[in-house]
Amino acid sequence: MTDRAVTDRAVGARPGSDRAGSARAGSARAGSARAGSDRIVAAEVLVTSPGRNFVALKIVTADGLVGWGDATLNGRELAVAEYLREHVCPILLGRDPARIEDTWQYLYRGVYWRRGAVTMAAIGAVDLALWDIKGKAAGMPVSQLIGGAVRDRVLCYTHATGADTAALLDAVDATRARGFQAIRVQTGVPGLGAIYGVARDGAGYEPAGRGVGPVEETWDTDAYLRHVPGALAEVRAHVGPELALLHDAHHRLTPNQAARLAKALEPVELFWLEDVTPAENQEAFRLVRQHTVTPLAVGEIFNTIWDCKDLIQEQLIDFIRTTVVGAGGVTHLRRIADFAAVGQVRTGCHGATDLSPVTMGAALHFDTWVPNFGIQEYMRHTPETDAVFPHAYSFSQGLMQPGDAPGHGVDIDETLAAKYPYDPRQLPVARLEDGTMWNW
Ligand code: KDG
Ligand code: MG
Repeated sequence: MTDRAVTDRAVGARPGSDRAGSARAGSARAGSARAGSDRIVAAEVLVTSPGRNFVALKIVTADGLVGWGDATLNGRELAVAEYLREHVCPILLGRDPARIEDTWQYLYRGVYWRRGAVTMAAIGAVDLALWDIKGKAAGMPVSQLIGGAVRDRVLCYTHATGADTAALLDAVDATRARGFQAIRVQTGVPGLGAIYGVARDGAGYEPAGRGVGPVEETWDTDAYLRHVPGALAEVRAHVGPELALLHDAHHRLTPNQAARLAKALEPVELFWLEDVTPAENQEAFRLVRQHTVTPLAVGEIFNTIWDCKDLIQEQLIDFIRTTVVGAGGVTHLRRIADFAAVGQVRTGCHGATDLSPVTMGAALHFDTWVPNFGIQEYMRHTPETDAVFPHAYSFSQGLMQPGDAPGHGVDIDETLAAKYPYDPRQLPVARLEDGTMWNW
């Protein structure tokens, strides 16, 4: 795979070349609405692995503007890279970069095979790159373009993890010392080995592993349910009432088990309990909701407004976790957020390290604009990643701000990116003790 790493060919033509010209003509023949002056002349996919894999989309316009999008789908990166290269980049050429909505509809409706993680990440990448270009053309940050900020800085949370409760309390203290006002707490479970969300060797949690196949973890829901309420109660007693605490059950429980956990955690007064049961069947949350007032968050694996329709319509959740790359960019996430506002559901964008700084930058612009904002997840990227993706956003005292650079404020150092070739990695899988495959 290394031979194809990093340098994925550019699809496109130089300003004024035949290819850009014929695409222009095609657009006019298709009867698209009044043309703007600029045109997309190149679209290029870049894969880089400065500590972990990222897929980026670069769109270049005839006016010389460059927009960057994130297309990273953890563990399935090359599927999106290839989808973009083969199916999307060629049809972007000649399009007016200012017509973001039309391009979104063109890629969503035009594909016929709607939705899905790969398609929507590809659309998300195009959308982010086009908002970046629009911002650069206007000399304005994306938050300004979508209506202007309603807040300058946004509350964010990060992760504290420990193999046991004592280690978790130490991690919480260290995280508070970095200024965080909201912390997601994950603990090891007695009798189980490595499990979701718990870092090894004091390093930041990073699930994607190297090897021929995925790492296999063993899961026991009863052991988890016996341990977690007590461990989180100890954390609450340790930190006092004010610190916001969050927890992620990562899709492991049945609706009944989820209801039991959410009820047992009520005294901990969580900011949210995340992915407490799988949400493909949105109705599953009705049972959980009927039994608890613990706030519920879901949606980091959702791709469209349809994935959360019943959850929002019936007010079965409190926070929607979908972020810009997973849900087809800023264009579609705004729709989800406006719909969520009807049910007083607030946003809480996914922000794990497997989303590139491009997603973080764009999400922060969205966060400063969105009226029904809840919180933003923030896991620090490695210094290598930060160097490859110079960015305008910053963190201070538990809050983040996107900066005021035109566009989304995240650039890519292509020369540096080329030094980190694609590094095949996979997310782990989970099995029950009897060998049954379970949700990771
Ligand atoms: O790629 C998978 C991770 O993004 C996911 O496991 C992280 O659950 C997660 C979270 O809440 O950040
Ligand atoms: Mg999660």
